[in-house]
Amino acid sequence: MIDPEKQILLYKSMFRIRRFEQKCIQLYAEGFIPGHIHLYIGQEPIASGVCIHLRDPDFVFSTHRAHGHLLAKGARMDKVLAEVFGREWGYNHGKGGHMHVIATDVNVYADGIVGGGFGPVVGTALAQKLQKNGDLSAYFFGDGAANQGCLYEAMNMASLWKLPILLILEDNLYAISTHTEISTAKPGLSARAKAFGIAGEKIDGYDPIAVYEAGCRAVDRARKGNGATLLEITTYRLRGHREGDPQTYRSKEEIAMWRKKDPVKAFAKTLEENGLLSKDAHNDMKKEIDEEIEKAVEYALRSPFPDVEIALKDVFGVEK
Ligand SMILES: Cc1ncc(C[n+]2csc(CCOP(=O)(O)OP(=O)(O)O)c2C)c(N)n1
Repeated sequence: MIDPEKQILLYKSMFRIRRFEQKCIQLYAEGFIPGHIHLYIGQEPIASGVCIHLRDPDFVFSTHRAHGHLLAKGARMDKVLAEVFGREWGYNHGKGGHMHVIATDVNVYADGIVGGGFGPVVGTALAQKLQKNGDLSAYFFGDGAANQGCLYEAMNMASLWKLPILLILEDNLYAISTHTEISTAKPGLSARAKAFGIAGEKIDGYDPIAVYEAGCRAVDRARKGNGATLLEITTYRLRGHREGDPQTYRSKEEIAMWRKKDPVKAFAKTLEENGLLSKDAHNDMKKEIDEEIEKAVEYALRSPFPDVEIALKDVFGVEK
């Protein structure tokens, strides 16, 4: 059973992602964020419950919906936000923007190519295995990406070479507007892992403790040289595919039903009921997080936009 301190850490990570993205909604509406933004609201237990077990040298690959993975893995909030703003002081000098944040200090690599991480996660895991350093590589991807052929190439090599890989499928039911029911053949995705001889588990992503425990098992397997795991984690995004999405493909009743189960609010309530998080402690936590967010906003706003010359920098690699 997960000890009380870890439960608070897990909740704090989820709550921090939630507060950060609630601020992003406001900043996007105010015009500070160029292009589209894709929020992680509702999916926080997954990034938090898995990344809590990771160390800095472990690699994380992520998607267009990366804020949660970045923050949970330890990326600097101010540099993430400056990048999202397209500013010079961002992780990638503002050239990646919201969808392509690469935080080399904590080894998080996000990109907007759906399924773009399947090749790299195999490559970094092979390097880690050869270096025998006990590190691992994880890829968080969506149900849309999960039906791409490259997942099956990745599972084949991961199994053949017994690589230290975590494949974390976040099934939020929709790839933009396409429901998993009409894109994914039965018996579902975790079952497919078994066909490749790697571990596969199906987890409720609205249960943070269940995600934490499954993450722990998968990390343990990878670090001990026992190979890869595919975690099929069911979840629901509580915002549209992107901000401004009219969401005509799902009913208001469906969204309302999931909002009632909001995992951040539900976990806070459980912790309070179990006497692990008092109202005062919760308020202090909120204050601390909101101060960090305000500092990140100040940093991002103070940062200049990049000079045009920078367009040709880092083209063949990322400078630290
Ligand atoms: C290779 C590729 N094809 C199509 C797109 C356009 N696109 C962006 S997000 C998305 C849906 C992804 O769905 P899913 O993998 O379930 O992730 P989610 O958005 O639900 O987090 C698509 C098709 C893309 N970015 N890259």
